[in-house]
Amino acid sequence: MIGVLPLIKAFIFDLDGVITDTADLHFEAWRKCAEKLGLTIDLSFNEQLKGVDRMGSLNRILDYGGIANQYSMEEKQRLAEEKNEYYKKLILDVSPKDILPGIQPLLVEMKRDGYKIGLASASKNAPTLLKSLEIDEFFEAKADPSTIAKGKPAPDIFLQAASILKVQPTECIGIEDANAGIEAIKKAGMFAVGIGDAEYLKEADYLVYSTVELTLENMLKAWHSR
Ligand code: B16
Ligand code: MG
Repeated sequence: MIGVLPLIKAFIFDLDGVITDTADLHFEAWRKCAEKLGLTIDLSFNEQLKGVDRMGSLNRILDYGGIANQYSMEEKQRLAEEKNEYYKKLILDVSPKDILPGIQPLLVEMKRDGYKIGLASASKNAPTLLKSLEIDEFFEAKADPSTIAKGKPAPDIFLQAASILKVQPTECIGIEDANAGIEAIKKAGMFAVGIGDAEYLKEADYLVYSTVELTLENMLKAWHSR
């Protein structure tokens, strides 16, 4: 019997760096935190933190500084909490003007054409941000990172979003700005759209440099010619 070819039914978005540029704010908060520990991190190092959960990011920073064994779990929790408090101050002013170019009309177009829309962000602050950006109602499913044992690059968060949307992974296109996220999408068995630099996102099935180039038509075309 010839199998039925899957059709795309859903788009699953990462948040930081895809919907809004909070990637820079995470970096700012981590930079300040690292500075207190006597460490300097730059934008190139920050690429390794994108999409990685809070404790995972702190561990990478401590490893990078060669000081991982100097902190107990309680101290690390306090440092992670401190970073989050700083980050929460930075996102207080977030409003619809902070949606990355092209994303709002893209969501409108997807909804109009009957596609389901999900969120697979590692950030526990994502629900607050979607509300501040006033695009919360577009998202039928929001994966909850606090219920997920293995963060990106594990596929779990994308699989949870697909399962809430009641679609198969092969019927989904995942959109990410981080290398860890692209890996997660691919492991989930979805088509991976990357936003950013080819240097960091080599594994993406389709890559655009910025959200301005991200159109429904181009993503579907790329999926059809995969
Ligand atoms: P929080 P994404 C990720 O969001 C960020 O890219 C990453 O830098 C951050 O550490 C992680 O969320 C956790 O965020 O500390 O707010 O829970 O890119 O998966 O939307
Ligand atoms: Mg991201």
